Amino acid sequence: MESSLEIGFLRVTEKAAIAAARTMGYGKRKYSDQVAVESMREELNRLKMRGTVVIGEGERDKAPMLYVGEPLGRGWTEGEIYPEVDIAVDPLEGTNLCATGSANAIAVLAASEKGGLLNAPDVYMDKIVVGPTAADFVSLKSSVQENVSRIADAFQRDVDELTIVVLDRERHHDLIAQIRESGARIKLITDGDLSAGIAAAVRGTGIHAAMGIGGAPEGVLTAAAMRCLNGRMQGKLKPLEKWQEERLKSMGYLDGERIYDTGDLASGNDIIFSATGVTDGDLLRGVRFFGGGIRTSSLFMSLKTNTIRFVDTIWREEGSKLAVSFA
Ligand code: VTB
Repeated sequence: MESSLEIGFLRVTEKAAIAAARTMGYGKRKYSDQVAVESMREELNRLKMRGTVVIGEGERDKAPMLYVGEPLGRGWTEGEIYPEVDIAVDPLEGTNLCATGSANAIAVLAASEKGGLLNAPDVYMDKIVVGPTAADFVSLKSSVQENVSRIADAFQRDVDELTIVVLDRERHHDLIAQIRESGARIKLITDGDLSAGIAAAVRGTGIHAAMGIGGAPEGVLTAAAMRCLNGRMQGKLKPLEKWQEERLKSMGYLDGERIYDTGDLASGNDIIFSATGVTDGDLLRGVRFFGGGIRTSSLFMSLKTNTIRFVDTIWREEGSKLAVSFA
């Protein structure tokens, strides 16, 4: 991908995060999501590409914007030959987190050459996510106990010096009990296993793994981030309701036992990943508004150029005399 297009993707998540952050704490999660979606779509349509949504807000009949299959970018209408790009988005990961002003809401996008991101069905996925340190030590085939003890070995520490993030859901009753039994510490979160997965792959966040059942689309985005961070994500599709089973069948996902590894979920060689903080989080600061300007914090990565950037952007309003502060 050209660097001008790459950098355009950063702007896409920055703008979506700003739009969502303006609604922080309003208690209206759908509204927060909607403004993020609208902003993201508008910015994506400015880019010089022939983009197609592979992970988005849902199927065409359910989602008016950023639906799976939606064409995006100037390449579809202008005569120029622009690159074909597959796009996976979660315009507001953690709608509830934004609606309540809680930590770790982010705006996320991954892009790749055609076919480089799995068009995963909108069902649940059982996941394990770790960073480079423990990447070769875990498997969804192993027991929770085994995985925890191998992660501890990889970090050369005791099990009780690990922190594992799990979504606080009834369905995780057994998983939580097993992690507790292993001796590892747990951070229960109300939402946002994607941001937890990314945090697990960055040293210094104090998070060593994310485990449990969350959304499959979020799983693909997590895998895209893991490709760029040398982390590991394994996932198994988990239809928890009847309609999800039917959806899987109709989409041709017939092997219920298949374990998808990082490269199955995000196979591209030219992956771009961008996430911007909406609310303050483990890895990214939230959007800050002040008279005359806005400040955003993002993680922006390119697999092809092997770059990982923590981007701190100040958006000055026109004519603003705002003085830039160091932090
Ligand atoms: C999952 C998780 C997301 O929503 O999709 C979850 O992957 C929904 O799970 O990170 P429930 O149906 O159990 O609420 C998030 O937490 C936020 O979008």
